[in-house]
Amino acid sequence: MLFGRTKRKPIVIPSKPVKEWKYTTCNYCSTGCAIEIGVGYDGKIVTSRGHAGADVNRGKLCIKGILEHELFQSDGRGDQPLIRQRYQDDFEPTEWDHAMDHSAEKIKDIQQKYGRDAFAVVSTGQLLTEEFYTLGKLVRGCIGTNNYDGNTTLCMASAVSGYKRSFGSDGPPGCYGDFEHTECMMAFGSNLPEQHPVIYWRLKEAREKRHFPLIVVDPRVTMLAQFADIHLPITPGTDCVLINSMLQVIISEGLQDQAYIDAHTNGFEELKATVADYDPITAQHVCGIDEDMIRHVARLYARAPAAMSIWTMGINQSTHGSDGVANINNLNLVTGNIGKPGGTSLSITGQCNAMGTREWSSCSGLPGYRKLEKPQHREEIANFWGIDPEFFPKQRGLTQTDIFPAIEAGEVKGLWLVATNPLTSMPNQPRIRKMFEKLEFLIVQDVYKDVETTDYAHVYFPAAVWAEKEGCHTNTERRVNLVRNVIAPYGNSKTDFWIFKEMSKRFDNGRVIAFPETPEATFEEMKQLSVGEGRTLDISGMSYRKIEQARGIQWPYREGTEGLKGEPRLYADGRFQTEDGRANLIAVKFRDNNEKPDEDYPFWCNSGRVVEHFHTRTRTGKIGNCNKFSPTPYMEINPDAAEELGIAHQSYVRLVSRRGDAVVLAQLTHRVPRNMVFIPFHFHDCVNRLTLGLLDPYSRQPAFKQCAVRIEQVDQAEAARLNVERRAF
Ligand SMILES: Nc1nc2c(c(=O)[nH]1)N[C@H]1C(S)=C(S)[C@@H](COP(=O)(O)OP(=O)(O)OC[C@H]3O[C@@H](n4cnc5c(=O)[nH]c(N)nc54)[C@H](O)[C@@H]3O)O[C@H]1N2
Ligand SMILES: Nc1nc2c(c(=O)[nH]1)N[C@H]1C(S)=C(S)[C@@H](COP(=O)(O)OP(=O)(O)OC[C@H]3O[C@@H](n4cnc5c(=O)[nH]c(N)nc54)[C@H](O)[C@@H]3O)O[C@H]1N2
Ligand code: SF4
Ligand SMILES: [Mo]
Repeated sequence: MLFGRTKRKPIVIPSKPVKEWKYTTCNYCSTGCAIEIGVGYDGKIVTSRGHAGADVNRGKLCIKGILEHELFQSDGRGDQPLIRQRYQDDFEPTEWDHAMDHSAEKIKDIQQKYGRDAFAVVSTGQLLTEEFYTLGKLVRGCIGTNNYDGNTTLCMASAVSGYKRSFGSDGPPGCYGDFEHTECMMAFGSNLPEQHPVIYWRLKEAREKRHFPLIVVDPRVTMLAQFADIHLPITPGTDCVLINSMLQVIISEGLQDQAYIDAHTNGFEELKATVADYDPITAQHVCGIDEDMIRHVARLYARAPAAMSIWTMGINQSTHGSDGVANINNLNLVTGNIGKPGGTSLSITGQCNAMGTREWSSCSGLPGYRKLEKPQHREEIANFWGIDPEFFPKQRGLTQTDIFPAIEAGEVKGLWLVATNPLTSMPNQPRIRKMFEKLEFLIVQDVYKDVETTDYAHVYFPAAVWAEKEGCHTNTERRVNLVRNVIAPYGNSKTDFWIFKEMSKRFDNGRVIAFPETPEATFEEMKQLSVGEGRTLDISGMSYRKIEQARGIQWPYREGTEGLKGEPRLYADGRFQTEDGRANLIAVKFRDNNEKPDEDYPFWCNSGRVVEHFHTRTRTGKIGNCNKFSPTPYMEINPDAAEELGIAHQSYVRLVSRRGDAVVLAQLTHRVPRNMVFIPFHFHDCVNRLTLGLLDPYSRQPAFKQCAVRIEQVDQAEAARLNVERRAF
């Protein structure tokens, strides 16, 4: 079988005459690349390039960023609001006023009949920060439901929870510049070359100038693992055991930074006692990494003058997600690697504005990392908005992963989805589909009218995309970047900012709370809420003009700061956001609680991403030069396992789990071990029909990366036909 590049043409972006380059920021991943969009002489957008003067990407872009401008005119865009009585009916086009009046009425009806929390709102990490703040005002201040969350529960919740437990507050403490100072790096469940290509490029450049060991912990031979000095193919879900064992080696050999531990942490004795049970001889049988290798890596990390850890979904999406993050923080606290150049615990965030929603959306609390649980915080925000503090709940409501079961239980009757596609992205899709069928009222607010969730919507709000709007994103290293508006919204679609602001007018408090007319005025308002004694999330010195001039500024950046640089690192002074200013060392015990392979379902089912697609492909699936590299749902399977089962390369197979089944193409590769398949989650009716999604007890994040499946043969012609039918191309 011919398998290679002989007939492929490279992507060529023809150069076109550009009248003006407009500054903006990429709206896919959390790297935060600055893009210049080229506007042609006819006013149309013709091309893009990476901004050479931007600190983050220094002229580079990945395949998604360079082709992003093709989104503006892509197929399936929503151009007018749609409405219908029952989801089984056909949609009718309607005016914005009517769509909003009707929706507000339905929300109020549901709240009157079943209680305020019976209407839920689930948003995203992909809006602009000013839109998040405005949505928070609308939901917390006007609609008044406590069942308000975002898809970040599928993504960053474990990192947030782990940071709060260890350091007393959320916020990644390091930056990309740390690559230039570190002497040793460990990457846990993070595949930078595909998922954050430009962060990877920064890392690669730093290692070319000055080599330092890179240790990759991932059950799969990812592209990052291929470039590593040491690859630890860990048994899925057991990172905590590996880290505990490293800590046991470090402490028993006296390699810890005792002065740092004594001055800046609590809980060392308990941690020491707990990790004593995880000597490498015992631990190797659980985590699958040889005892000598555990010792070697522990010594390498502890002896490095500066060492750093990064992690992404291999840690967060686990039943031990929050504990895994806390344990990575333990490793760095014990070795004195927080807040110093090249020494940090850096969660690589996911979506372009995963940080912005954490900071300002009020999903898990109130704006600016304020908490619903603190009376003083409730009062501050209520006074600032001009409403009664009693309007706020006194503790956080349900997370996204609990809102859906509450629909099943009949507690939640209505839902508003903003920029998220849970029918494809949530685990155990057959069950999620039944929950959608039970909703009395569903609003879908999305750039695309053909997103899967509109199948169940009663109202569809067409939203403007990316640079059809204006506002900020915060990237992985706390850098606030600006998306400048370069083109008008498509058809009669509207910015999310406008939709929230207009919706607020239909609620009593919406006539009390001021909603600024523009995103920039909203940013100025948020600045006022960011000032305060000891606040790290301080943006008060920023302005749109300064952000554009600097091509991004990191917070904290306080009013009166000279120059255009924020602080690159948090906790450099060893003071944390806890009551006594010390970080918490958290003793983590491993509980073996995953669904694991057995006789009936003998394979681990691992899932993740590929470079050319973003999430549920509503966007990249429409861009020819992204889609052509991965047009079909597929799985990676080890050739030895395939031979045993009689599965040929590029043949279709059926995967079956205890939840459902999915038909995929087989790709034979040694990237995965013999007892594992890996499936990109980008396709509808695919891996999330199989996943179980057990939840982390602290963060409520699903363990997307671990469940068990078996593999069955299918009729090839039938499978190929099915594949075409289900919009796979
Ligand atoms: N091209 C592209 N880039 C993206 C995205 C995209 O959809 N497409 N999405 C963005 C978003 S929102 C996110 S959250 C990030 C995700 O970025 P990543 O987390 O880097 O990507 P994933 O492929 O989901 O998972 C990473 C790795 O976790 C490994 N893993 C599985 N189980 C375990 C385990 O038990 N332990 C360890 N240590 N590793 C394990 C998997 O084998 C996989 O290689 O990417 C962002 N960037
Ligand atoms: N099996 C498995 N499942 C996973 C994961 C995994 O690794 N494995 N990863 C999880 C993770 S980390 C994440 S982050 C989630 C992502 O899951 P989702 O958020 O459900 O996925 P997206 O496809 O990004 O959905 C975003 C939607 O917003 C729309 N959109 C884009 N921009 C805008 C805008 O400006 N305004 C509006 N209104 N709409 C907009 C897009 O068209 C798209 O339909 O998936 C999770 N699911
Ligand atoms: S690395 Fe991320 S932010 Fe940069 S161009 Fe690619 S998708 Fe966009
Ligand atoms: Mo994510």
